[in-house]
Amino acid sequence: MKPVVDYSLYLVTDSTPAVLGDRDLCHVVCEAIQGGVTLVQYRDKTSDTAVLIETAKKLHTVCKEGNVPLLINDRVDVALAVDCEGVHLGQDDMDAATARMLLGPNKIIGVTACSMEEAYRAACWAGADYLGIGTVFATPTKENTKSIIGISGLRDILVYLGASKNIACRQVPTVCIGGINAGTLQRVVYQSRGGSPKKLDGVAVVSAIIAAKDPKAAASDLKRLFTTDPPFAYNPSFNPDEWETDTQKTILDLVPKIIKKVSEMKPLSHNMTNTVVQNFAANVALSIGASPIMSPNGLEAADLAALAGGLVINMGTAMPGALSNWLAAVTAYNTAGGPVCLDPVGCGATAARRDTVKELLAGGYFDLIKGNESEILTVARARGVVVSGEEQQRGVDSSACATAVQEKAAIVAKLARRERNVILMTGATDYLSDGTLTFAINGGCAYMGMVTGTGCTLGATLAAFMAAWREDRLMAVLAGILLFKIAGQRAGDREDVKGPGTFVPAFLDELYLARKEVVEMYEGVGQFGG
Ligand code: 3NM
Ligand code: MG
Repeated sequence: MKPVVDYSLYLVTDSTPAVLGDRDLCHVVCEAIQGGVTLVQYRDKTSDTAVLIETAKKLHTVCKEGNVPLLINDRVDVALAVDCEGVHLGQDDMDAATARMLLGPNKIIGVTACSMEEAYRAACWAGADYLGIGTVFATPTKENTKSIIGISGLRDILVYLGASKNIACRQVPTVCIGGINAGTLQRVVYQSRGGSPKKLDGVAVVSAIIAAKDPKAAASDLKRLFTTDPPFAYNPSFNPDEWETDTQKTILDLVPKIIKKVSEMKPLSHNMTNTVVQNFAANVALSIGASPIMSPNGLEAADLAALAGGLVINMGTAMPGALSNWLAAVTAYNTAGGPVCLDPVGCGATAARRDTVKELLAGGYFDLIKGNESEILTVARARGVVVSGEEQQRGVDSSACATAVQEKAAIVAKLARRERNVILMTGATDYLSDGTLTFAINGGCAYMGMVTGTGCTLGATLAAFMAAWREDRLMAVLAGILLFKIAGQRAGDREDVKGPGTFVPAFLDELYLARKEVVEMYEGVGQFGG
């Protein structure tokens, strides 16, 4: 009988001094199994066959004691020699069908796949018992990798398998590999499931355990991370399938409550924003009741993330070197569970910006991505969300794309489902979705499009709103947008406002006044006391 395998924490060994150091491999593997490793692959690309067999025998003894299967990388002959539980085959190794003939029906055969075609062939034709999908992130452990597929590529393969008509594709267990460690694991597991019915059965790691000072503790930490959601995990509070007649009222009742919570909490609005709007963004943050800090320095991010505020990364006037600061900051907020808003300003305009936004999306989780139509379409295209029509972005304020209304809503929802976050496409009508619930929001006034920075300062606002209302990012963002639109409308309607110049101070005033009215109204009623 083929053993039943728990794929959740799959250790792939490495005997090179750069990873193993001068330690004994069997000892490290034994510790790792005690820490919670559920499956071991002996991978040694350089040793002579006699050494491979000798080491495999020792490892098999250790694995049997720990009740964990042992597989051999590439070498079917070594697996036969030690009679361990199976092999793992790369695309350039012996084909799985031949390996099956040699090994018989009861051995486990895993196959590496880096594309949908490879996954299909391995699962459906070759009868692989599991797929090792990668390389997720570039890793010094294996430098000659075929392609770096990112979380995005991993997710695409899972979606493809999950949607397949072929039952073998739908059911084949999957693990991912490449750069998986305590810092990346939860994000990989979480985001690879965006819109996919099929989820990873486990993760495969090399250096995160073999090179760890304490392999047992490292394994146990990875195991815990695999079975828990990341600090930024999002669960929508409203399901359209369970929509009741009073749901809409419930949602609208939340808006003033959230506005008031921001005033009470005064969350930090940490701006890594462009040089054009620094001053305006800080003033808007103060007007909506948040506490602004303008810090482009990634070295400060961990300290600031500990203050329970929100971060906005605005790509508007990206300087060389900004990317590494942004990645440090998003990592710090992801770790602390603090919300991050990405404003990919002009991200389709130049090759540098297209690259930057790709690096950012690959390097961190963004609770909210907000942008104008062409920016969101650029992100959607970069993430493989199919976008019909090709439009050329002309400038950072370009929104002259003729995407139909329903299509915009559909793209925003699809992108949100894929990223497992909230997406906001701004314009005369804003489209907002968490992939479950989608809003089209009208309002505001024409002057908002005639002054610089209303979009950027909305990012600063929404970061603070999400920080104050951590339990539901979609509702937090909705409340922030509504405050903005109402204040914009009120400012635009004022008699003393004659154009964009008088609009800006009036807008700051109306943000402040509208917020104050909300707070006072509910203090008067005593509904939201305490
Ligand atoms: N196979 P680490 S990546 C052994 O993509 C291996 O097939 C890969 O090492 C693949 O966990 C890889 O240290 C190395 O990043 C993974
Ligand atoms: Mg191989």
